[in-house]
Amino acid sequence: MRDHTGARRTLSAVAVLALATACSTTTPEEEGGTGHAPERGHAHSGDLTVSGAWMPEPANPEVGALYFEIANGAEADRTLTGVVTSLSETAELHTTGTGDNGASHMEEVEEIPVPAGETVELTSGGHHVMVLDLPEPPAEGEEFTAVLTFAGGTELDLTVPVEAMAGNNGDH
Ligand SMILES: [Cu+2]
Repeated sequence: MRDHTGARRTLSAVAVLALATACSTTTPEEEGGTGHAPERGHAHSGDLTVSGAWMPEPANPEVGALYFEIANGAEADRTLTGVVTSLSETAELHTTGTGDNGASHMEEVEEIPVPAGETVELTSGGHHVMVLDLPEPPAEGEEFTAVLTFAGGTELDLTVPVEAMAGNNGDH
């Protein structure tokens, strides 16, 4: 009797574990394990694909930058109009420009166009997403969720890893 109960308990523990593992997988088409580094976020809807989403570990504890690329395989232009993350209440679309004095600066933009058939890269020195008012800065190895909204109502959910700043000059 005792053995029987013990076996059942073990079985259900294994089942729960399997379920938990399945739930932590972000998409069914995940490309296998590549070491311990969390995979950069990706998602797609029809001909619209977002990939390579990541955040450098914030240098400023209240502000983080979110980088990714958007590929538009359709024949119609698309427009990124907003981003919401699980990190804070505020995220803005930014672009980096060069001022009259030659110094680079960034400013908020209403939207980021993704022309038909093109890929737009959001990265340091160009368009990017700024996550503001962080209650606490996320650390390397953590993940958060981001929802990108496009004109017309398409929403894409991403799981975004936080990575070390190394390898990136951090100049944005
Ligand atoms: Cu910015």
